[in-house]
Amino acid sequence: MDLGALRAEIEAAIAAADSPEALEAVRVGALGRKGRITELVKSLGALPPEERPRLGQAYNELKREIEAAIAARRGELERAALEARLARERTDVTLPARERPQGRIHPVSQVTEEIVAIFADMGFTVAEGPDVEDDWHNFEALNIPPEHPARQMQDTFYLESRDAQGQPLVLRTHTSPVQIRTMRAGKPPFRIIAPGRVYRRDYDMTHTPMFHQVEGLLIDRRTHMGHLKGCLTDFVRAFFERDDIPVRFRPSYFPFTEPSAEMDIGCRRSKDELVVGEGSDWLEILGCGMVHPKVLEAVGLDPEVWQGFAFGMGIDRVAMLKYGIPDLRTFFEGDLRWLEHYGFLPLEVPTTYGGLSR
Ligand code: 2NM
Repeated sequence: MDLGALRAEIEAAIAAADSPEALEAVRVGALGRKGRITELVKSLGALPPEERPRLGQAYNELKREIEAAIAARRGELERAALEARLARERTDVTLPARERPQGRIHPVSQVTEEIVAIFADMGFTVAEGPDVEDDWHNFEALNIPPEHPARQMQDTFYLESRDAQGQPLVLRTHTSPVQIRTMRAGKPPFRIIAPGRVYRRDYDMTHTPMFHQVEGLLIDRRTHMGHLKGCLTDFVRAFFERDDIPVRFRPSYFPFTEPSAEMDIGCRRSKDELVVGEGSDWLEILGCGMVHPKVLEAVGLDPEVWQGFAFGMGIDRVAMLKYGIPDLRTFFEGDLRWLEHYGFLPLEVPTTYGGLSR
């Protein structure tokens, strides 16, 4: 038996084993119960006694060498397996944990949040109501008599269904019914804003049959026109992020306020540009006034004790002004390229302290 050749053969098999399983097969083949070296050791019994010590020693030496070689190879394979796993599971902890968001916040939603943030700082809370209204909340309680032009078929969407009084239900033409419901449901004082969808039968360059409005209402004892002017002046300056915007109030008429006014802000108009907040032109921004005594009476408030101011503003229109969006009708086309261009990222949350917009 050529022990040198056997050793070389087994050592080559050990070196060639490229997995723990392959190495174990080599070990069983050499040192297992029927392994080649085990068989050699067993064969010692058949030899003459004087030959046993020398051969026994040689076999044992070979066995120890092979055991050591297998242990060394096992260590190598384990280290290689660990290296491979570490490489496979490598993590770059400096990579961003999340992908950049793909969605965009619609300018109407963004501007609504901006307006809410400003009025929230002044102590107003948000109130909501149904889009489908009855005649009383949308018109009657607001001192809009049956013959008023706003009630005419061309302005209001009338539904087939009727209310308990037999009057047709309507899609609300303004968010004022929310103020009516809030005043009826609670106790004064009130400080609320009501943003939401409103509906009018109108469709051209500057009108869509559904648009967004925010109305505000403040009711307290001894409220007067000075409170209205201060509050709304602070609002437009916060909204357009300029402390020096000129404002003026022009007398106007609404059935639900007396006196009524329209608020203008200073602007400069050139051939194809409109700059808000400076210049010698004026731009109408909202309607307002002191809540009419008849409206207060309709909701059960004594006008001798409680007074207040209210205002209404088109959200879509001020969004166009603030963010330079030229065509109102594009707001409602659902064009993803438009939204990617004019929309806001979900984390651009408007706050009055962090900057409304950037
Ligand atoms: C406007 C203009 C002026 C208004 C009035 C009321 C209510 F319910 F308190 F009477 N809510 N909103 C109001 C006043 C709305 O929109 C141009």
